[in-house]
Amino acid sequence: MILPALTEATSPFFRPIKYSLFPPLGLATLAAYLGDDDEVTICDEHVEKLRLDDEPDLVVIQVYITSARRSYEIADHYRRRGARVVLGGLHVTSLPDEAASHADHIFMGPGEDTWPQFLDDLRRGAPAFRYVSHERTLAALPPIRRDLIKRHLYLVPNSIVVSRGCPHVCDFCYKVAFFQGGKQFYTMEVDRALAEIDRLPGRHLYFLDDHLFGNPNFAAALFDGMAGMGRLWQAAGTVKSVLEQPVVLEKAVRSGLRSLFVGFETVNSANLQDQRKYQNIGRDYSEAIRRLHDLGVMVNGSFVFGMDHDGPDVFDRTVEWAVENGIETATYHILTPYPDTALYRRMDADNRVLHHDWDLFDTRHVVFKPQSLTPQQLEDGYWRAYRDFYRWGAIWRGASSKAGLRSRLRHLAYAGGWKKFEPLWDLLIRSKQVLHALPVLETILTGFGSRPASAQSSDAPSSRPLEELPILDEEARASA
Ligand code: B12
Ligand code: SF4
Repeated sequence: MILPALTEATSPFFRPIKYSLFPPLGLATLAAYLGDDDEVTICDEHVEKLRLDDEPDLVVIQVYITSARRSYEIADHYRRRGARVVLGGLHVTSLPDEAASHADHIFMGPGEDTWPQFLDDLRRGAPAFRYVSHERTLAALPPIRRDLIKRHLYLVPNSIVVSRGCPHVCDFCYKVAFFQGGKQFYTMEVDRALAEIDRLPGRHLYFLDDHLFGNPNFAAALFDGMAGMGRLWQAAGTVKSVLEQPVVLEKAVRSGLRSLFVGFETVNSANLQDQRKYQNIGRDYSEAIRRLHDLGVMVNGSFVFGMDHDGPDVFDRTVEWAVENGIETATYHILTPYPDTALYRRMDADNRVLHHDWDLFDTRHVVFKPQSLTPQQLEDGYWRAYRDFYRWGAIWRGASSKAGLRSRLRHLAYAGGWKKFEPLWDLLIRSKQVLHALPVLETILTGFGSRPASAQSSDAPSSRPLEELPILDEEARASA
């Protein structure tokens, strides 16, 4: 089972820290359906060299858009050597006909129904060429084969997903296309999710769910179950869930939430309507950040540049807003029309897609004609935004917006540690020592250790007893 790298991991432009974060959970999930007698290995080309001289019976390749070219090269190579090659994942689902010429079997959509079906068909000697997922449930999901993951190669080996998809429909997102033909959002049973968490050693967890708060009942029960486990965790959620589900959010904090990835996407509200990002329209972004900070949760803000209402001033305005609001880390993207999304169809109809070199569909290159910017302005502005946000001056200004020394220090350590020490991270990764950095991350997430309640001051709002925190009546009623 292979997760090919977007460029060969040996390229001098390769950024090990970005790609050594999370192990390939999708493949480890599929491996769980194999029989006891099946011999299997997982190779993640981002963190290890792929050997191409072996002779497996079956080669399973997970294809992302940015790794499509490399995936097809590997597939062609193994087919020439006589192996049976199967391709699946997001890009195969978007463009099955493109993938078909490189595979013996292709899979569209999530694999929990089609993959075990294929294994049965294969053992019976009658596998089909194309499998399309329709049945969406995680009820019979076997425990992920974490034993196949080389934990020491990842900064965050304890990544986990307890749901699939998302309840929203943003035009630029992979989600609608990937889950078409069945449920678009579904979760594990709470007990199973808790059992999966229990299997993970150490304290730190990273939920890779698109929207962990997407089903408030599930989320509340999960966080209740996690209370007392002593975990520290990070995840992704929406502005809407932060503002409208205070009780669930507080349960999350009680169970160890310390940083949240939030898709703000744009500071131009007209863009939100265009992109059908309805859940963000009319929301008070600053209030959402304040709420998270008051609970001691750091914010990783995600922003997309290049939407139709973005002019040349968008970069400075976005960075300034993020710094002013004390966002700890920011992730910027250039708008990218992924094939089979509503955004792609719209741009294609208007002849705005510049080319189909999938290697460059990595959200760092301009692959379409922007409306109110030139492609060069967009690309330059994107890089400038990163530089400006992660300047020491900006980090310091963001940290100064926090009340109290400990919160400021945490901001400085987290934001500075992430971007400013990249060469050090690279060294750790290349010497296969990256896992040793995890305690540092845990220390920062805890805000440099916890103190007894009596010793806590205003610099540690996260440690206020939850009973004292403001709870909206409406939601209290709803969750009751
Ligand atoms: C973790 C993550 C990463 C990690 C690691 C990826 C990894 N180790 O798998 C890192 C940080 C490296 C990363 C990087 C990037 N990522 Co990323 N990432 C994710 C994230 C958040 C979670 C992936 C995950 O673990 N999912 C959970 C598992 C269980 O699901 P899964 O991997 O999809 O596998 C299931 C199915 O796809 C299917 N399946 C997959 N392969 C196969 C094969 C067969 C044979 C079968 C039967 C089934 C099958 O079955 C699996 C079980 O259901 C997703 C968002 C998402 N929710 O998927 C974005 C996502 C995959 N990333 C995305 C992007 C754009 C990128 C980057 C280009 C970003 C950038 N600007 O640099 C890079 C480049 C990635 C690359 N190498 O090419 C896009 C992909 C768009 C696309 N159409 O391909 C996504 C969807 C985010 C988004 N909303 O746009 N990413
Ligand atoms: S909220 Fe996020 S994951 Fe959900 S559809 Fe929108 S962009 Fe995709």
